[in-house]
Amino acid sequence: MNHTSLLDVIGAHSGAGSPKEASAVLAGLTATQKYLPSWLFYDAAGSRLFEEITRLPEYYLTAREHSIFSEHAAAMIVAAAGLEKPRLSVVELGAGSASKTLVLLRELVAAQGQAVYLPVDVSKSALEWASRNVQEALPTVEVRPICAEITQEKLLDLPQEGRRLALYIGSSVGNFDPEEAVGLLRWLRSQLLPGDALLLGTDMAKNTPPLLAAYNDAAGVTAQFNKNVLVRLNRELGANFALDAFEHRAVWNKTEGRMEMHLHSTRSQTVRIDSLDRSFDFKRGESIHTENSYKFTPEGVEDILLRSGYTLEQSWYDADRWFGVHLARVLEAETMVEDEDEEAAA
Ligand code: AVJ
Repeated sequence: MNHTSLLDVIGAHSGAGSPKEASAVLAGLTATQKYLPSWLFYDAAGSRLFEEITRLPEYYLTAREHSIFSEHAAAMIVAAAGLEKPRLSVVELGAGSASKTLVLLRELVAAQGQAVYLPVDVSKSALEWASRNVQEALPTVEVRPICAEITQEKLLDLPQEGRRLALYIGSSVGNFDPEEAVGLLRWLRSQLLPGDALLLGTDMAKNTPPLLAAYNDAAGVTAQFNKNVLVRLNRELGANFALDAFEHRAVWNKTEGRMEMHLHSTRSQTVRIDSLDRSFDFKRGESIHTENSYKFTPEGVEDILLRSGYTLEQSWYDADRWFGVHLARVLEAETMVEDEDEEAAA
């Protein structure tokens, strides 16, 4: 089931009731296993709920990644720069609150005095927030926000002097199927130069209890986050989802190595969506699949990096190895593993 195409997820942040939103919802709700792409979570309310999730005791991902940065930021900078110690510019996919990025930028400023920071995000408000946070905390950092969808066509126009350090943290890469993740990382690589570095944050495979708790917290914030997508469709597409007739479920898919979020219909029901001029039937117990969140093994990380044109140089973990931050190097084009080679070898 390949239900979130790369374009769906990363090229699609679009306004209320846009054709993009409508067609994504139509495709998802007419599929055999109903689904909604996870980018639909992030309207204003959903973005706020996600920030709340990152502060929940059960949602260990953010806290662990933050502590990995706190402990190892200096080593990350040294490793990213390499022997010649070129000046580093930092380009970040997805802006967020930039609080983990600040830890890294602080070390970078300590090492080289000043730095250029280029946050890339589709959301203007996210960019403004990140830019302001960084500017206030670190006045010597030159912030150059790039408002863009992370697509395969867009040129990021990165500084050419020195070396670029790309950040893709927070385990956002986990929302993509491995094939889609490779597509995204290859696009990023095409914007970088050989010798440039990437810091990739990934949630690691682990026992299921902490995973289930992280995606089904006691306070019910994740349930609210999941259901917010229905609130959004009610508002933006004139849908009439009955919020109390859908239940939040988080399940571990062992075969695929991912957490999944679903919304279960607690009764047989029909939902009308005015702007699609259509109705959708739900059986009792039928679900809408709303998110995949892949969990990685160290080999899995190495594999997607290699297939995307990078080599893995170093990984930092918390004491339990629940979360990992990986330093990868952009390979020369000639040394890249091509799909054809992989197929020929298979
Ligand atoms: C922002 C994609 C990393 O998958 O853990 C949080 C989103 N979903 N709780 C994740 C999310 C449910 C989050 N990412």
